[in-house]
Amino acid sequence: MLTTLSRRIFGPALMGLIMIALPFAGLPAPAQAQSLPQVAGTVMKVDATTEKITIRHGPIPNLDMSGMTMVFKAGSPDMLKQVNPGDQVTFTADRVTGQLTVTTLTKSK
Ligand SMILES: [Cu+2]
Repeated sequence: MLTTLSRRIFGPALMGLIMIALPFAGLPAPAQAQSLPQVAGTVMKVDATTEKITIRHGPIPNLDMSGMTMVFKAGSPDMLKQVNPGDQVTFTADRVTGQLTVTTLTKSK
């Protein structure tokens, strides 16, 4: 008797919860670093000690920058091991804790 009553009460409530939760399951994840615009550039200098990289880059829309040569903080120390001065690269950059940082870096083939 009690069980039947519980089902009558909680059954619809549970279905209601699932109906509410379902639409959220399909929502896209919030914008991450991966969605930053890809920027073309040439590596000018790599400094593993300070974890900085100098890149002559094209426009960076998300940082409101036109093309220039400038120093970026490397997003990770490993990033700097993949490239050498003169390499053509594609990268994403963002302001991370106030520092202009290369968040992803790929050597062009
Ligand atoms: Cu710049």
